[in-house]
Amino acid sequence: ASAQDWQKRSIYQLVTDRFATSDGSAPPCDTGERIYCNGTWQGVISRLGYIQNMGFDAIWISPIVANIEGTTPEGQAYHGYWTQDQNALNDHFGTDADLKLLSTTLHEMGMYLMIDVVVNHMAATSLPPNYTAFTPFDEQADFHRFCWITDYNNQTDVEQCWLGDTNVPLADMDTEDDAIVDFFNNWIHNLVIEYGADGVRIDTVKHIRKSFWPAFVAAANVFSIGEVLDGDVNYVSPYTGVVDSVLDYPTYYPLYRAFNTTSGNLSELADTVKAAQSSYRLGEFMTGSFLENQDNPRFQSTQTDQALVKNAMAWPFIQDGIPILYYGQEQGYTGGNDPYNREALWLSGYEEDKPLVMHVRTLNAARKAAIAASDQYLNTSLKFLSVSQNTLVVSKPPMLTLLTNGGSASTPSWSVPDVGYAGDEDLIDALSCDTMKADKDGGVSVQGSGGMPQVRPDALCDSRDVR
Ligand code: ABC
Ligand code: CA
Repeated sequence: ASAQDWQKRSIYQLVTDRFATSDGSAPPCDTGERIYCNGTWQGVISRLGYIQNMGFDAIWISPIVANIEGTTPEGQAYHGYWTQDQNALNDHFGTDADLKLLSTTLHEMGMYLMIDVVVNHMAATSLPPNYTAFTPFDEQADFHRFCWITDYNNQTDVEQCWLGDTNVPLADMDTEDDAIVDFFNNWIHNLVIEYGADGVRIDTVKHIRKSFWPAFVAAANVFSIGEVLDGDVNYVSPYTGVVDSVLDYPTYYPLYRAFNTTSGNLSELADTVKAAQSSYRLGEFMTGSFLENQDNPRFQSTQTDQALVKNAMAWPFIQDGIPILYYGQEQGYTGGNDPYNREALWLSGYEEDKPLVMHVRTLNAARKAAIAASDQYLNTSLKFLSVSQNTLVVSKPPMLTLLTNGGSASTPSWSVPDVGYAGDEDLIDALSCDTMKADKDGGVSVQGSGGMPQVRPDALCDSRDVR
């Protein structure tokens, strides 16, 4: 599927080992131990209904290839990022047939599959690595000369030194070598076809020279979203010219901070978004927007006020890019930094009538309603109609979002003249299903309650029983 095909989609990111087991059992899973907990591709298949019921039409799964076996001082390779053999599957997650069945089942359900891929490195258990353990590149000469990345301001170091540490060195591929470049271009081409991937999430993009990526992305021939883990718009921006899209890290940090306390800075969020809109190749349109992922603490590890949580969670669904929800956020998980942010979802019982699950369903529905209501929606840049100490009014017609970081004890009010509604038009908040009227000039003047956000248009309020 192309970037255009993905733009209207909404992605559920899951850690394969932690999402669902093959037989539906719920074994204990102590995140602190960093070991495999038994989640599988079969398990994912069995719970696709849970994901689809929330309104998602794409999933992003963990890397699929064979990883180092055994237990390191940093645990096991349950997350899938410790590649050992590029040409084999990680059999902890299932068989070749299982992965293909996941792909075909998704497609039958009208959903897309995004596979996470790692090119930058192979994982070792000693330093120097035992290179013969790697497939297919099994010689020291296939890797950059050893050095740790110590200076993130030195881009050559970032690209050619190694990630990881002495426990698990991440041997850095010599991606300047033509044979290695050719291998990876063929590899991604075949992987996408073999497993019917509709898109790829590319790991560690900033750790390989920019000129590597266009041919790789062309060989994949499906939508690509790159991880450039950096909070600076100016640093991330050039990468939007070499992959289809990037994960929106620059917005992630101010988003988290804006709603993490009642004194968070909403202007910082607005300013970052505006900077990205004007400097990324496609503005913010294709960026993957998220509040949580496998590398960062869950939002509720630092703030559990549900009004702040619901405001923060709304953001990815109301902005210009593609929403990504990290599994478990909908169940209110509170794990801190890696490894604690990788809880087993089966411990939640996959309950669908919880407030945050319903919140996500409503947000997906509101976004879908906006897309359906206007063929210009996806090409219309969001605008901040007002930014105050504790409130934000975001317009992306026909969507209008009122956000606040006042918290559940606050009574927010938002007031903006002439938003473009008809005079006295009835407006329904998708989240509360309460009705208010636009003023006679088509502006809004709203008094909220309990620090809750408001989002229009609504899609589910006619059938409140489904909420
Ligand atoms: C393991 C242990 C952890 C332990 C860690 C040192 O080692 O499990 O407990 O803390 C995988 C596993 C991890 C594992 C690592 C290393 O491998 O999932 O559990 O951690 O063995 C990607 C993936 C990630 C994956 C890998 C490796 C890469 O999303 O899940 O990790 O394949 C860098 C990379 C980034 C990478 C991330 C983990 O490390 O760039 O691609 N993620 C700065 C740097 C970033 C750096 C980041 C974290 O620190 O600039 O490049 O990311 O180290 C902002 C600044 C940023 C700054 C952040 C922290 O603050 O603007 O520049 O990022 O304000
Ligand atoms: Ca590298």
